[in-house]
Amino acid sequence: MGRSIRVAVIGAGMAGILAAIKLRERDIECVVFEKGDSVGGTWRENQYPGLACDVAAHWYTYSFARNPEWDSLMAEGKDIRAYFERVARDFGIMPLIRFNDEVVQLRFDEAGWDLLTASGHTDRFDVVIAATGVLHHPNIPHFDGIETFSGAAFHSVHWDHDVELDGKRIGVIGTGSTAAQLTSALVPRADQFQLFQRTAQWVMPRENISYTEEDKARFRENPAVLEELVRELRSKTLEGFANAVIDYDSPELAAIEQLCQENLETIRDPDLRQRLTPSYRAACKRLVISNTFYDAIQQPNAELVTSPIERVEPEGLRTADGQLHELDVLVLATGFKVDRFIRPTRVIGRNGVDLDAVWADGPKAYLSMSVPDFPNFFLLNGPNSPVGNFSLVEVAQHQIEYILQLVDGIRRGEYTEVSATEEAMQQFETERCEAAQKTVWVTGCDSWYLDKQGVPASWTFSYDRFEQETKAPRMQDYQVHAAHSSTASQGGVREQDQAGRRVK
Ligand code: N01
Repeated sequence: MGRSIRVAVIGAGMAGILAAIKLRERDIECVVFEKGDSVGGTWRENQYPGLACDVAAHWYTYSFARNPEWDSLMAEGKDIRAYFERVARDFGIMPLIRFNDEVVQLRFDEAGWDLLTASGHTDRFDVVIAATGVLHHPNIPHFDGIETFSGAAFHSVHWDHDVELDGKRIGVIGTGSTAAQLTSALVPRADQFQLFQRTAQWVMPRENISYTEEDKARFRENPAVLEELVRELRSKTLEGFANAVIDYDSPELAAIEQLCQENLETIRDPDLRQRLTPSYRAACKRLVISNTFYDAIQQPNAELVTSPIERVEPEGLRTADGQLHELDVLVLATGFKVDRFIRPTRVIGRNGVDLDAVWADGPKAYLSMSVPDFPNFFLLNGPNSPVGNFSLVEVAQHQIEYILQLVDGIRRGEYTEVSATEEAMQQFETERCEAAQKTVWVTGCDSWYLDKQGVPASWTFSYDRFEQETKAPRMQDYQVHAAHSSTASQGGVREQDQAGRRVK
């Protein structure tokens, strides 16, 4: 097809591997820049005990590389990491990756991007695809006295595997999905385990079905059977969950609330049950999905601490009720800064406009993928993508197919620059914020879904709309520049060829 172009992919996690595979399929030259020393993204970074994916494993795979070998419905983190490593190897992506070198700057100039890495390496690309993840930069709150702690203290994403856990006094701060998984994994190993809860969480039970060797053989021998399973898992989640989160009056949300409530009632001690009872609606914060958390927190060596943390002392945590909780190990399961995306990489778009300035009030992108004045720059799992208990693999697959249709326009020579128009971006944001009013995320809780203005930083429409919108670009929502033409056109209807003639 027409022009040959070069594409930089930033990040070699799930979305970056996907982008590289799809670019290669189209014979597009690509370089993947990875700051770490291996692939896997979040599954490489997170290695805490109990790490698993609460999205059904068979659905949490690329549609072109299903995996018949999962042992259970919800796979362990190490197996998911191994899956992404294997796919990257099998699809010949490894040689395309430049490891251990962080991209620090991207500057747009004359229909291309100048890229600079931390080591001083420079290169130029026609297109950049940011596949840098959402839950990536840890949120590490300051606790007074933390530097005086005599034990081991670290964030869940910086797990220190040299620290002994068995028979120790372990404290975990936080009650999100990470803390719940840690609790289930660490209570059986600790001498004493304390969970420091600021806000109670709704916990939805889900049995973690095991797959037998016969099941796996069936999936292996007959991909249609495996595909049917994926369809089932997918539609169960979408039917039960997608509507629930965007409509707080929906029967689906009522059903989730009932399941969570019934689960909570399994807590035997009324005082513990009361302290574990959230004061907001289920799914307002991301649902914790676990069949083991409540059992773990009820064990004799486990304690739920709800008095606020006052400070850290050499021996442990002092809470507002004056009690000192003596600890050997302190884990901050305090979540992530979710508004970073490609940053801290400096991204300078058309006419010197800085992405940091454009995103000063929060990251925004048209359909989560394109930012006005940042031509030929696209995001996977970018701002306001569907999040929550969906398969982000599937989300990224929809997005890359859409982005590649825009990239194909460059290859065909229809234009040299393409980015969403300001009007399309504004219209999308207006509709997105309006739709947010009916979502469960605004029903009275604080969560990482909410931006500084209290608007959910998420896809607030139906999942069907996401699939519809990502089928094909509406070119009237894009500003394109034709080759060697100084004339920009809105909507792709007045493009000019190299001689400046109108071509459409
Ligand atoms: O982080 P979180 P996470 N003092 O932000 C508390 C995905 N994930 O790492 O609720 C005391 O949910 C904070 O308290 P509060 C998934 O999308 C997926 O657990 O703000 N506490 C909260 O309890 C998930 O949603 C899987 O009052 C403080 C906790 O820390 C996302 O990652 C597994 C505090 C943070 O919870 C993030 O989950 C794991 C402070 N100063 C994670 N600051 C899967 O299975 C924060 N907290 C796919």
